[in-house]
Amino acid sequence: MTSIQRGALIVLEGCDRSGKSSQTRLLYDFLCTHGVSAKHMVFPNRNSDIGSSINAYLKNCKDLSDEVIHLLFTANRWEYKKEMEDLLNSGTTLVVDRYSYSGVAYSVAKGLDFDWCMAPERGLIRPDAVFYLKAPFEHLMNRGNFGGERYEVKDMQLKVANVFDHISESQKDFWHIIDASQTKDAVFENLSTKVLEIVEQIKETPLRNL
Ligand code: T5A
Repeated sequence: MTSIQRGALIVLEGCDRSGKSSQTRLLYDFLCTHGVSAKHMVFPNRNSDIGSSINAYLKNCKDLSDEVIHLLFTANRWEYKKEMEDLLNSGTTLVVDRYSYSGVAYSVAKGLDFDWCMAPERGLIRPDAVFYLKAPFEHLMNRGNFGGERYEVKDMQLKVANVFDHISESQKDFWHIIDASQTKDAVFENLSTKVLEIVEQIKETPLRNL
């Protein structure tokens, strides 16, 4: 009898407009066409009640303290933990657009303490790989519709990039830096090869928590 092999938790992180949505969608299609059971997920998930409060905050329609919005972003991930765990254990690979590291990076960029920000993320599922789409701010601000949401300002984005740099440096074992200033096709070429390898490598390994 063959046992079910688990799916991989693949996360894409990066500053606003770094190409996460484009690449996670491409990756999802790619995995499906290569016979890998896959699901595309996005955080924040703006569909739940918590997600709708986050959306109102990001659109500048609602004000919340830095601590409250931080905890709402985290709670939004906890809302989907069980579903993610069940999917992974049933062999589905999850391709996730932003995760706990965005939660930490944006709140630390606003001045909150790193450890305080990380604490409520503990117990969520640890990604098998994080792909950090990295490009200079001047490059990203020229992409479509930059500036429409609360955090899309230069000072904030530079601070966020610093925190991502710091985290990627300290977690080199599962973080991969991708040059996001390349063409979409070149970024995807880099990503897709590595992701297929990771999906194969982790099949027999247990899930771990942050
Ligand atoms: N946030 C999020 C927190 O503070 N805490 C948290 O816990 C979480 C999860 C919303 C905000 O919430 C914050 C971070 C954010 O400020 P979001 O909805 O993911 O999060 O916001 P964005 O990152 O801005 O999402 P976008 O969809 O706008 O950007 P993407 O996904 O990075 O980029 P994408 O693929 O949509 O591309 C943007 C534009 O660039 C073009 C695309 O065609 C598109 O026009 N593009 C390229 N152009 C040239 N070359 C390439 N390689 C390109 N790749 C994409």
